[in-house]
Amino acid sequence: MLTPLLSSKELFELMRLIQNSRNIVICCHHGPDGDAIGSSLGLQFYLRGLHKKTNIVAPSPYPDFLKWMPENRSITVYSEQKSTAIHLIDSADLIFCLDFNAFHRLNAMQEILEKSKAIKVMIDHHENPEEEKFNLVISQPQMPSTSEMIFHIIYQLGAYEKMSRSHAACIYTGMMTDTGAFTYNSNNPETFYIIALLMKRGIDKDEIYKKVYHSWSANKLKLWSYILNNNLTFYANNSACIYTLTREEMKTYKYIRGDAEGLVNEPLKIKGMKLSIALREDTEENIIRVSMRSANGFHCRQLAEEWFNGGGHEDAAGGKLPMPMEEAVKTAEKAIESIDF
Ligand SMILES: [Mn+2]
Repeated sequence: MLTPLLSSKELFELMRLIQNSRNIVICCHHGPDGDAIGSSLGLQFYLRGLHKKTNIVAPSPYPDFLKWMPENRSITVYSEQKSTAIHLIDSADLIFCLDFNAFHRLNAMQEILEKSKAIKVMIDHHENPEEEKFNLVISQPQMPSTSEMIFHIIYQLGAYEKMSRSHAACIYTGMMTDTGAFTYNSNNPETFYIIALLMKRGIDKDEIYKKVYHSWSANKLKLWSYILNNNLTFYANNSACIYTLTREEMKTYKYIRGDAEGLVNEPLKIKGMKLSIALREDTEENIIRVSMRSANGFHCRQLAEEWFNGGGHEDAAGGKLPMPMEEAVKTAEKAIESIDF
């Protein structure tokens, strides 16, 4: 048996909100990752199974390596189909916000969401939720992924037996990508019990791994090699490092969305590495995107808040710097100097 995620009060309230709704929209954060897309599709499968009119609106496009996912074509991308997205949000009476807990994570879609009079439900696993902006908050920072939370909820609502293989595959993908294929945040035995339950619904987990992680282009491999060889600098006796990625370099290696995803984890393969910082020029705005990962007892979330206008999880955080790359590097170096490793 799974430990229930929701209290009976929360479960009842969620059921009531779903029953009373006619038009449901599911939103995820800007720059959707596997968990954002997996949890959104996972919830949509459930709600459509109840014959509820349900649509997913994502603020910006998601990576190509997720484009095999069942029903992913049903997702409306705001930055590409603005009027459809606005129409969907405006006609919604219930909006689920998945895998984010603060409206600024919606970027350009923030205002439309904030203006909407629909009932808003947050289901998320990040720290410090903006609780006051939602009608129902299901926030569980100890959970490894929002997709795992969606599984729990569907299970508690008694719909597990009806879960299709496609439905299970979406949930599994989100659980897998948010834990680096179950290599971090994944020591709870219940996670593996859920994987077993998903396998019983017919998923091929080895095939899903291949579709997500073995779908590189030759250019992506060359880009990673180039960055690691030329742009990676070590600090504090190899306890910390910074690498940069410019638009010029992206052009050289025919960069497409998602090509740099995961690269920030690579330096953590070095024994004793505590902090990896990635500085990437944004492709649209004149800002530097900051991604961080930490390990070996150091936690990077506070650093993201104090130095990089951001936040996130204890060991996976990020932010942005409104300055050119050279200054961003100096800022990151100062941030590293402030740490007593
Ligand atoms: Mn997540």
